[in-house]
Amino acid sequence: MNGAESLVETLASAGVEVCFANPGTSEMHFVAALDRVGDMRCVLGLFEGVATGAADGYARMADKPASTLLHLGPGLANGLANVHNARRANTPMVNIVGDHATYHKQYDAPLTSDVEGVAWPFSDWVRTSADSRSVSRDGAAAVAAAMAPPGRVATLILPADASWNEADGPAPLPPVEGRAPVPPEAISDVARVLRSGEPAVLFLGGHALRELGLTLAGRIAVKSGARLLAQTLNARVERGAGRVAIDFLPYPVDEAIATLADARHLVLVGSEAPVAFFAYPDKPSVLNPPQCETHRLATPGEDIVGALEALAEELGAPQNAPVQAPEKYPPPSGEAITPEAAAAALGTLLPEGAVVVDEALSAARAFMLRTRGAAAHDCLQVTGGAIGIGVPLATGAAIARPDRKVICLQADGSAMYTLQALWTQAREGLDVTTLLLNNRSYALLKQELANFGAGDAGRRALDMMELDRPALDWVGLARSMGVEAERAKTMEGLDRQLAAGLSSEGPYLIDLKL
Ligand SMILES: Cc1ncc(C[n+]2csc(CCOP(=O)(O)OP(=O)(O)O)c2C)c(N)n1
Repeated sequence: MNGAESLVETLASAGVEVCFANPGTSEMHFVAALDRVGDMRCVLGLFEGVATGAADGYARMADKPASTLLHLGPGLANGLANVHNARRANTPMVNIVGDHATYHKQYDAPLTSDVEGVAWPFSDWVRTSADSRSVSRDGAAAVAAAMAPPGRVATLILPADASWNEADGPAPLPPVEGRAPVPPEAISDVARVLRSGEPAVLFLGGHALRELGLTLAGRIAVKSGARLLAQTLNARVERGAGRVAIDFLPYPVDEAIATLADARHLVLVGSEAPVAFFAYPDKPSVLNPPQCETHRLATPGEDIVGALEALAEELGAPQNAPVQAPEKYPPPSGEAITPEAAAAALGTLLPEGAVVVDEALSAARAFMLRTRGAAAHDCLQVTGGAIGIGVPLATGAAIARPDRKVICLQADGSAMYTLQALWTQAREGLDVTTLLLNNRSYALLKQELANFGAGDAGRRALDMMELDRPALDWVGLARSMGVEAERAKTMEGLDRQLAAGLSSEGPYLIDLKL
């Protein structure tokens, strides 16, 4: 058995079942090993950002890591924006990055770079295997590091000779760190704050936004009068009819400040204290008001659900919390497709148990409002604000959960970063319906230009934010990659296309001309 084979077998026996890959010459032994050992599904992405974004989507829905396989420093660099999003989602991820053979490095061949230097800013754990006999132990350590709470990015660099030389065999997974219990003082401190009757907000992130966490938070809210609020962008929120409903802290600074203006206490539950995404002249960076005290119930890596259970008990919270009623969303009158009208159609038709990927950007709010009382679903967001993750994220989620319909709410500008993921969806036969929100512009940036008060945009500035010269043919792009696609220009057409997409078992793209 060579080093690459020992690694594939180690990963597979540690429960890493899927590898999202874009390999090169230095990874050929790993690729060959896939046929010989272990039982690993290997999924080709035609750009590294597809592989890393799909690994993120997979792990968010499978609650365990996938691996990626990337080609030296440049391959890793191409995938990093979505590694950044994964890290901000606390996603467990194992990146395997091939490198030149150890003795070849001295010659500074064209693909040589400082791979560790590329990896570190976006990884929590980085190691370069010294030789073929260390590879399996390093691989097992990478999986354990990735699975450590709250979920981390581990990057293992694999010199080509460590892949092809003789190894001793696979290595067992070392003990994986568990979630640390929250100290009792943190629970009693927060209980005291909530008993004071002063206006309090429970600010939720991570597993607090899964159904059980939300139910507990809802019970605590009933007892204490505290308000529930989620972080603006989250890895996975279980929402919809029958679940405790939650509002999200708005993205625009003024609205976020207004949302928190009355709070006297902000209780962090698996979240971090909210700050503005960007600085704006004359606006604060910190979003909670000066008179508001911050308290921590649980860090993202602690036992968040256990802490909520203990807090509910300490407060004597009732056994049940009110849940969201099912809602239907009558579309606004008129034939034109607007984000609001499209959202109403989707909110009414959304199938139970769907996974909704939200890279809708300027249309996101319309969809969030009109899916609040839709059938129960999971929502995955762009946690790190680096656009170009939606199509890959949906791809990975569909591989993790073939039993569920995946709906990708996809803004057109963001889609263009990683549209190759449609090809992977076709090749793997994935059940993903993409609503391509075709507004032919970087609408959010136009809003941001106005937010900065930078004056009216002239032709040159507008050219940086408009995508209609030439217009993109989304139906043609999707079909050329093997994905069925249709254009919807009217609401009637959209209803028809949605019905077709939702009943299809393979990938389907609806080009929504907004
Ligand atoms: C990796 C990355 N590059 C650039 C940006 C800056 N950016 C933010 S929004 C945006 C435009 C988004 O346009 P689109 O996806 O079409 O959505 P719309 O705003 O039109 O709803 C850009 C370029 C970013 N957030 N991340």
